Amino acid sequence: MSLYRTPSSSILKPFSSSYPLFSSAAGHYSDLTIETSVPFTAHKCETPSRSVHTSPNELLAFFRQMALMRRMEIAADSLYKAKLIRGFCHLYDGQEAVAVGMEAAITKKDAIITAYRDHCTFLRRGGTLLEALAELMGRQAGCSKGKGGSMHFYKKDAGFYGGHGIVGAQVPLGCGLAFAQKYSKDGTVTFVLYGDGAANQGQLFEALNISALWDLPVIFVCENNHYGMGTAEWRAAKSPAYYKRGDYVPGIKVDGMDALAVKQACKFAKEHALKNGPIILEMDTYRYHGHSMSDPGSTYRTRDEITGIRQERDPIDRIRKLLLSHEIATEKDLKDIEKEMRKEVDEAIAQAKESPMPDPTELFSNVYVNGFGAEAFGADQTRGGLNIIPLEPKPDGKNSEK
Ligand SMILES: Cc1ncc(C[n+]2csc(CCOP(=O)(O)OP(=O)(O)O)c2C)c(N)n1
Ligand SMILES: [Mg+2]
Repeated sequence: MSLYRTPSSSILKPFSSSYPLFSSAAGHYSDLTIETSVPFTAHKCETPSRSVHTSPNELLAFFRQMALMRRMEIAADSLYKAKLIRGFCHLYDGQEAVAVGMEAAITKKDAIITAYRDHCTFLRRGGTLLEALAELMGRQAGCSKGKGGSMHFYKKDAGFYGGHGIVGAQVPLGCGLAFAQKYSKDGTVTFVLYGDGAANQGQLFEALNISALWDLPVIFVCENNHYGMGTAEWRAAKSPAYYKRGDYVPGIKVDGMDALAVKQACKFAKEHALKNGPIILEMDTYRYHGHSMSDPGSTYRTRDEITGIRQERDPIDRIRKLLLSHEIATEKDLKDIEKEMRKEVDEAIAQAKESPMPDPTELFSNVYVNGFGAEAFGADQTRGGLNIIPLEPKPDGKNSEK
């Protein structure tokens, strides 16, 4: 028996290639109501309405934002292969609708915390291309001053708390953020993102228990891209219905390739969380790249499966079709936007390359309290400290040994 699923897998099944979406056939609109691709499925709660309010401007913004993300991730792939990005690098292409739809439903006072597939979430929180690309290349102009790399993007002033490399570790941290929000009664919520692989971790269940017990305003967003590294969900999870896995915590299954459905679900979930406490949103999505840059991504799934998802469910194409069928934009307008995004990314890469690497004196800053952790000792300690690295630069900016 083959361990792997065939291309006719359930990933492709629920979604048809036709789009029975439109409230009206054509024309120009200031407001639009569009039906989600598939119905929401709920566990222990109501379902949000399938009719999503939007506007030409919002659809154009979604297209632009997702085209920018896609371009940035493709550029990161090339930069990695050119060895300008080193270390770990996990790309988000395919999953863009989750970041874009979620942001459209909330404010920057709400918090987001995620795992290591964080580049695009950072962009939608208001991070710049330069900060993202410079961080990927380990440069000072990066959002973590070049010291975090791909997995450690942050933007605290916009409520973005990372960027975490330990699978599942961000989940209880997110509940801590929600605890603070409830304590300060500021009417905000935390969106905690984790993958289908992370969904099998014990700490998720501990976090669900405490957050339900204390009615914390937290939304658990399971980005189900159907694989954890090279392991398909069905090999790792007894029940891959992640929206039901909170037991006493309600949940909703959402088409995570449909930015409007994501927006609708996140709006619903925020209201729910403020009134009743935690809720799970399972986003049914897909990653086009392998797990990370060291995974070609084609040994544990078929090329047909990837191509099938691209053709039938691509989140950018979905918005493209809406823009065209409502005559909000022409093919040429959309091609021009894509060209513009490409140019923006190229310019940011050029600028990022100009930015220097972090100064060696930065090695321990933000790691140890100033004045501590500055000494590295060799094996022969009879001679005292070896290789002493000074923590604080001298006033003239030069380093010296103690
Ligand atoms: C505690 C822990 N165990 C294992 C790993 C290695 N690891 C990194 S990513 C990953 C898979 C996680 O998959 P998923 O949660 O589905 O997220 P995705 O990569 O699909 O976004 C694993 C096992 C880790 N980083 N941390
Ligand atoms: Mg996964």
